[in-house]
Amino acid sequence: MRLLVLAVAVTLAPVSEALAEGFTVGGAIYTDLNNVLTSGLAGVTVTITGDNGTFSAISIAPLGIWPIHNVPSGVYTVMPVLEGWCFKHIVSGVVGDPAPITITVDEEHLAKNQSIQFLAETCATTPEGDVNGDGEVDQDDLAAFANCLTGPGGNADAECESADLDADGDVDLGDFARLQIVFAGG
Ligand SMILES: [Ca+2]
Ligand SMILES: [Ca+2]
Repeated sequence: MRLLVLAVAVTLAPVSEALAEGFTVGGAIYTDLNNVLTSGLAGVTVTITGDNGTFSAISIAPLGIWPIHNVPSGVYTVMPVLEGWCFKHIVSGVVGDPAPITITVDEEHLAKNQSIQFLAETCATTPEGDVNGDGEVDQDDLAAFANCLTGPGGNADAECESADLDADGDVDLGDFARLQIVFAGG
């Protein structure tokens, strides 16, 4: 019986030590999936946010690595941010979901959480008046605009943000006037 207690205590020791100090989370951010080692992107602020706090690091050259130390166990979202760049999660060399992603920080996911990789791409910019977000301004956007009308002082849905051309929160005739100008090519 005494031996058994001892065995349990020994098994638990490294875990409780890890919990006290937290875990290291990190990975790399690069711009070219085929040249991971030479296309690291520096200057990206990676923030992980969860039940046990918010932690961040800035990616460093030349590999774009972003180590964050002493993260307590828990569930976190991981979000890289750099003006003009959009990020997608790379899983086993394959482009996956756009950031943010969710991770579980614990002993079990230690190795996985130290190799979190993102592909950085310049964000596609939506042309003004491209209400339906297909990259061009045409008749379809007029129809999409009509579906988004809120009237003055209304509150445009998230998906109707691009219909609020004057960015005052509503979708009304003021926005329609601007859309007409864009539509007319001016
Ligand atoms: Ca469009
Ligand atoms: Ca508006």
